[in-house]
Amino acid sequence: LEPPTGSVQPVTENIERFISSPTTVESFKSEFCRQLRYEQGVDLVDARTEDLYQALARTVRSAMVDGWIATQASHRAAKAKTVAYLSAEFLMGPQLENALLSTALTEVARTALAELELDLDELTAYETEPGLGNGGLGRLAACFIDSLAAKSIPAIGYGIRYEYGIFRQTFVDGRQVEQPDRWLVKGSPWELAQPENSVTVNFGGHTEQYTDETGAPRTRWVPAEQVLAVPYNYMVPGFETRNVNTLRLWSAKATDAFDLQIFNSGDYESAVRRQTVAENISKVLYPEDSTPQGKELRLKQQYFFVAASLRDYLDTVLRDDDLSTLPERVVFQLNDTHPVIGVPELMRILLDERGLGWDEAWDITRRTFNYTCHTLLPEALEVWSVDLLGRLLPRHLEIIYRINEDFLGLVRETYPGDELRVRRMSIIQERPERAVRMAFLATVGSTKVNGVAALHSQLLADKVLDDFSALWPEKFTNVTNGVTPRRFMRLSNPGLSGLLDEAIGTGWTNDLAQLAKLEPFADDASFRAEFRAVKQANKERFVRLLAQRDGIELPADALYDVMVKRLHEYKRQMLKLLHVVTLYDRVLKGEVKASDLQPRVVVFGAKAAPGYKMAKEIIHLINRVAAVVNNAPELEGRLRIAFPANYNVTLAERLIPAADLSEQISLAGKEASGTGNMKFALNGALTIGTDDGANVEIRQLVGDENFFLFGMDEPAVQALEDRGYNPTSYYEVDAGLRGAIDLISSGLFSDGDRTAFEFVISDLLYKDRFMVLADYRSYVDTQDRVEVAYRDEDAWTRSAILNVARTGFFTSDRSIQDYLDRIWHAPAKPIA
Ligand code: B1H
Repeated sequence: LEPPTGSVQPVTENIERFISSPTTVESFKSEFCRQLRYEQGVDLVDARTEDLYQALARTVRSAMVDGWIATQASHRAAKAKTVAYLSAEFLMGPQLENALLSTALTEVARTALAELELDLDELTAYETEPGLGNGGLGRLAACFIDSLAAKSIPAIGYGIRYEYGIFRQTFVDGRQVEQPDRWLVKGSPWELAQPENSVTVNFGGHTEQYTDETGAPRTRWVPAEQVLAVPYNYMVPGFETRNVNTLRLWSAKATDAFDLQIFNSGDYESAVRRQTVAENISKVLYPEDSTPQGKELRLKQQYFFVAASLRDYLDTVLRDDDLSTLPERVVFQLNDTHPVIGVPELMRILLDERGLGWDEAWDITRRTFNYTCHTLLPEALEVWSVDLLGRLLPRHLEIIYRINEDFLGLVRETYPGDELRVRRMSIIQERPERAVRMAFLATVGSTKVNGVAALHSQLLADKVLDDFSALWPEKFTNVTNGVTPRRFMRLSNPGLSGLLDEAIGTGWTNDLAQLAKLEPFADDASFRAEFRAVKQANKERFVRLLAQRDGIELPADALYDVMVKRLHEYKRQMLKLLHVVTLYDRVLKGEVKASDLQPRVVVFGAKAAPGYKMAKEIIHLINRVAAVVNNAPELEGRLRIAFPANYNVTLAERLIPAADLSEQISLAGKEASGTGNMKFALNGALTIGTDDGANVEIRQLVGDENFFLFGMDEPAVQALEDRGYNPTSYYEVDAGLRGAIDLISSGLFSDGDRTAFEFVISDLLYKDRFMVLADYRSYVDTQDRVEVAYRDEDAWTRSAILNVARTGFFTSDRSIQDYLDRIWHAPAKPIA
């Protein structure tokens, strides 16, 4: 039932006469107290930290609303071209500090709270982050929407409001145990639900042919199931702009219509059960990073949020506008293949609902979508079985077949007689089962395809999608990833930020190229001393946090050697661990005196996909090695391993500023980009890394003398693979490697059990798909150079400063500018 409209004239002008945004100490205090009392329903004297945090968050949220409303109104009026970033993950991290920074209200809030005898930092620390992403891909989406807002680009992020985000990791006897991430139980003060803007998403059923009024043959989808998609809006404030963009996350709800039917049949129980089935769609984030599982619920999630997002954009933003101009009004960016079902969905809307012909619909669709690929691993490329796709989305499968038919027609025309190529390029694979290759569908359905670092884009065009880049060379481009300097410098590293402000002014925060002005300070001894003092203070801050968070006691006076990222064999946490075991082994064998060791704290942070056995075994091994090494009297406390559980954005923000050495040690050709590598360099850590992903560009920028390169490059990896790789041969000839592996096999780390880590060790010796043993010698020798280099305090600090000065390129503002110039062509629309 539609509510009556037009009976009440809404007040839209001069609303400021009645209300005002809490932007002064007085009005902030008053809004905070109002929130606490009238929204939370508690008195200041009885308020728990939780109440205070909620009230504070809502106060800050209300300070963003005026800009948010004005941004939407202005963009709608201007019919501005919008960037719609479609992503199954947005790993936002804590919101409060960032919102305060963007609204320039940090000091107002601090003072207002102090006047109520409350402490801003205490409330900030209380926040639990929304973990709606796995790792780099989700965090990249969050950095991108931050930069889009900062640059005043009309943009909207579309994703899923998972009830449970990435699991909370705990360790039990050194093994990973997953706990549900109940981030919503305390309520989420940052979101604004808009149930009145819910849209219906259909599934299942069949298609049928019919003739329309004009006598033309048409197809329609007769779905069997409906789910309601309820939008939850998050405001995305831009730094130093009034613009506030939107992140719209969809939550699944059973539809009324659907319930009523079953309720009427008297089957209450199954009605409720069906409701649960519908609401399961947005229940949980799949914790698989880079190895997607072909699960039905996952495909449902993908279609759910993409269908809702397209519907939302077309109906609420474009309204009745002519869809032939769609490519001038919106660009849908596909964050990996997870949203690629949007391509046939837009085709379906244009064909079946708007009555366009195939060619026109295809032209519009292809010009509206672009695709970012984030991987090179073959097992990470999504495929959906034709069986499942046809059952869940029968009309979409038909459309995909037709897209493929036309596409293969073009291939045959271009390469007559080359049926091998046709089979290679088909969107439908035949073996091991008939399935849709989503990366191919994305490539065919998009105007531009980009990789996420220079090397990655090149390998994408030369290897993974080589047939496609041969057919359409102009389609392929690169946009190197970036990270937001607001969160990962200004907020997370106030010490360094203050130093930068003094040295080069404050303009760097949204113009990171200005970091170049820091270059001469590398030769300034007093600046170096200050820089070192900041690093030391950051280590001490991290040490305090870890003591409090995990009960882990660490020395602050040590080389902080950090490897944080998802646990994956290709990232090679095992290589780092073999190095640690080697250091220990050298002392045990008397080759090195403990007193000669450079004190070092090795920090690991990593979650393993719950079903990824090898990754979990490696976590267990790291924890067991840590338990022994940390208590080994022989080491005199000079080598420590810290593996805090549940590494997340909150922890990253404290840890990265404390790091001296950044571990970026993937096998060359496997890490698409990496973004942690950028965060570390920007915070003055030196990188030990392979020639992989964005490491390549980091090294080019900082210079060889300020980067510890080791290992094979991608062509060398390829050559070794072609020759035939035999890991055991490295074990046989390298005594250091043998020592480390034998120490693990000796049972020293497993209470004498010599078989405890057989699963890991025998894989290394006989398979070692990611060539850990082949790169071991180069890595360990390079680590020995690190140790020597670190002892020269001045030279090390100089290198660290140069890392900061030369990596301004890695701001996500620059990535976004590249997307705008190469792909999106959407002008900035700053509001007045
Ligand atoms: C990246 C993923 C990913 N690449 C599948 N691919 C997923 C694939 O849920 N899934 O099924 C989830 C994530 N994530 C990462 O993207 C790359 O490994 C990094 O190298 C890169 O820096 C990051 C951002 O581009």
